[in-house]
Amino acid sequence: MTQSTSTGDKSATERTSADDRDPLFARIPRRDFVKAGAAAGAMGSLAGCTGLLDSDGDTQAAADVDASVPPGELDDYYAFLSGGHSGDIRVYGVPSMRQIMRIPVFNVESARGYGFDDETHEMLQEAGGYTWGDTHHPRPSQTDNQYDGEWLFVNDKANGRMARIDLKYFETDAIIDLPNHQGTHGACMLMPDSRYVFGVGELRVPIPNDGRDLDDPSEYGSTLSAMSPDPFDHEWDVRVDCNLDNGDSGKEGEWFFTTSYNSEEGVTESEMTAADTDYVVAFNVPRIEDAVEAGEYDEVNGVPVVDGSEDSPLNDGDEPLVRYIDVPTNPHGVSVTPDGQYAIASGKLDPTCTIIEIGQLNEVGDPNDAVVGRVNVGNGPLHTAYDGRGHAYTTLFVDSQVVKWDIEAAVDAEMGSEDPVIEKHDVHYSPGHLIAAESYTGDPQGDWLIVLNKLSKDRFLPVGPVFPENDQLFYIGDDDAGMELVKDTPTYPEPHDASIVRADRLDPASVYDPDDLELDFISPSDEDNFIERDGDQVHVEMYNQRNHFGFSDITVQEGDEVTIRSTNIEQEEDILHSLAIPEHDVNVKLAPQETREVTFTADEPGVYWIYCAYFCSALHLEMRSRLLVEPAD
Ligand code: RUQ
Ligand code: CUA
Ligand code: CA
Repeated sequence: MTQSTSTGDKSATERTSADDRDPLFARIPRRDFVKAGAAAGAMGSLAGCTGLLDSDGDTQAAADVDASVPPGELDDYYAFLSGGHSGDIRVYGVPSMRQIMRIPVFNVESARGYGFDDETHEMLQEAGGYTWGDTHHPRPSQTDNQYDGEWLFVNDKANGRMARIDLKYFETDAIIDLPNHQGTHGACMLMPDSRYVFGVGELRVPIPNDGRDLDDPSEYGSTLSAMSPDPFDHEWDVRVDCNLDNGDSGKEGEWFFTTSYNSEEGVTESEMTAADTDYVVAFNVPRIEDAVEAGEYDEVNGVPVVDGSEDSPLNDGDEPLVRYIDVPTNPHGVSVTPDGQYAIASGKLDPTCTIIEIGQLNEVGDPNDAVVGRVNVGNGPLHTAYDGRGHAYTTLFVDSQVVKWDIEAAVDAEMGSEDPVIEKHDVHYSPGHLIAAESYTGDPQGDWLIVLNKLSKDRFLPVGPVFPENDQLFYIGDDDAGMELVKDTPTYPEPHDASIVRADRLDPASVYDPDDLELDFISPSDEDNFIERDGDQVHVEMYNQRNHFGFSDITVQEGDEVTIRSTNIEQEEDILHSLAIPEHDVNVKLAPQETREVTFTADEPGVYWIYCAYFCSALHLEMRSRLLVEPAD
């Protein structure tokens, strides 16, 4: 690692010099947090300015941004944070940073009955049957480069999958197992209209991975997988020889970018860091579609796989499928500026960010000519976000800082210059991703920024050797005052990336629309409620409401396979019931107007209470029926 850079002409707030700080344990001066002025009326507005710079560039008279959201008030934004190896998505309000909901994706989750009813259980089984996943990159769908409130897509870095979450119900409704991936890392859609969902395969393996080329890493490869958003189907893969890491889309429906840190095709750390350069890999999507259309692919594991490797014949000629752009060794994040002009790759092992002018990629010739800038930002740059005012914000993992820099100044400056840097701000500690409000769209809002720190160290009460992470909220709306740290938020391990969406872009349902569900609604009428036997299979249909189930008891025989389908007929929002059966691992949540079905084997004779686990009324504990399992013979 090189030395930390100094800052540019504007000095940083809360800055310490490179010499007196341990990079993984920065100390910052404590400041008095003074709430200035009365509470802001409209949430998200400022209650005071964030500090002025005196002639020496030191912060003075810091009065702080009010990011509080008083009881009874709502946030301006939804933030969708990945839960990392918890396998879920967390929904936060911004600026309060209150955790509003969790959405289970690759994990079984009892409070939402996810993985317990037949539909979600089968969905997880068909997607490999793994008990966990590692969510990293939650990306809401867009139309015309704006969030459209339809879907959220997220990768599974652990098991090579992509999932779709329906933002009407905040529920995972589809998962695709990507057979040619061992670990899907980057995730993003093709912009402007989410025509494809892309999953970026990180770990090089033989393709197919069926025992061939076991110890011949030169034969391994990675693929970029393309899925259609709705229906959520796997369409094709493009194979490359190097590995692929993070990904982001251009804004014009043509280019998709990933980083690669293993152009060496190595299998050890020293091999993977041997070369001076690696790649930003630029995929020309219309060209790939042409190749698929023309049948220029091999089918592997049922998926058309187009050869995009450097020596592929499809990369000869004027319009190569895939372009390989040299960047300093072992880059990490890549993100496209809101205007669609540049793809910016963060250096990780190199203290720079490389700026690629996307329009230049369409010119024939050396794709390295599209590199139009390289700014020296500091140590361990990982990810970059945007405020829509021409600034980039890059996390520095090693320096435990966020650096704000000027994109056009970086294009104009000499390669490797520090001059475009505007400000550096300490964070606590070792940040991975950061995300500004609507940064991934064509129209960032430019007010809030969340920095997802991997380490929290001394920021919260100690809770034993597993520490929470620390998601820090910054106000970035005042370029004169600089970045303002307004909140620390402990989070359960381990969020990676987030998307922040204006609240008015979403329109979630508060009760189910029975027409959206595959199972028929069960009303209280006699015809709708029945217990039917077919051999040793028993099928039960019954409604439920405050404070009872359709049947007060259900009698079956030992060994029967029992299916219970039930509808919560409540029309009042927020009145949930559930159907839990002790000792049968049954736990189905039923929101208002929701119908779910669960199948289990009644394998032990006895009395089993069917009870409701959601506190639904004063008589919630009395809301129960009996499952009577008669002994066989
Ligand atoms: S990538 S910070 Cu998926 Cu950096 Cu995690
Ligand atoms: Cu229904 Cu508790
Ligand atoms: Ca490398």
